[in-house]
Amino acid sequence: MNLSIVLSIQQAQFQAATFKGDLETNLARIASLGYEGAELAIRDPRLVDMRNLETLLRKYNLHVPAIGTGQAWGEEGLSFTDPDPVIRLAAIERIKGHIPLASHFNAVIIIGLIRGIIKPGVNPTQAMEWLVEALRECCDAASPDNIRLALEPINRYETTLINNAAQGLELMEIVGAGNFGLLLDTFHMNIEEAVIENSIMACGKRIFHFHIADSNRLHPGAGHLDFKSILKSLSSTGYTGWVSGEFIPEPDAETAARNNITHLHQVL
Ligand code: LER
Ligand code: MN
Repeated sequence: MNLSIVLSIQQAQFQAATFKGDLETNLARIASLGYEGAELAIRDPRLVDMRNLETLLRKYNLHVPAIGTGQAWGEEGLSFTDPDPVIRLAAIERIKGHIPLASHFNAVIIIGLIRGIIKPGVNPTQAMEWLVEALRECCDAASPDNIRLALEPINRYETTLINNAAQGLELMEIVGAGNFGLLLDTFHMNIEEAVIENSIMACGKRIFHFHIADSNRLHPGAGHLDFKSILKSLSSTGYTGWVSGEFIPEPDAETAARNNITHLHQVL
């Protein structure tokens, strides 16, 4: 199991982006704590100084397993399911804009809240059609570079579109793209799944990426989730990818990140 942790490299209100702020300081901390990867939350890939990023990642020997894209929704309101076609198009273009970066790092592109929520007055069937169209277009664009997209089921308090693993699997069938899979997040699963382990096993090979946070969205060990059992079911699916910490930085990012590793070593 390879461990990574979320680091936002641009302005982000998202509370559970564990590390935020100065890039080099954070990469140095992440590496010194024993993580092998930094999952980068990037609102706009056009603003990334690739040369600097590449140099720092090499300096600290860190991989980039995944790119989070949700801040394009959080900070700019871009969404695949907005009633305004200009916003939908901008959201699709934004995801396509991540492909060169993802290709450079061999990273999964995360489809989180950029899918949007069903806005008042929008027919849910219509929203699903927009979502499927957008996903097909992005998957097609990513396919020549062998880049995979991972849709994250997100709990009902954050979105009205795809809250649980079963809905995610159904969407995979409809989209019908080989490079389209799921990102499972234990925080959301604790709210939406009847039995987390069963849902993980049902998703099986469709799991492209994995987020960990405890039931209260603090670091694993600070809540009541059974990570021994959860990670055992994940590895029983044959998953050999990354397990990425995405939790609230309390009391501070470094302590939370350290406590995460300590807890995982205790239970594994
Ligand atoms: C992002 O990975 C996530 O889990 C969502 O809660 C974003 O709001
Ligand atoms: Mn997540």
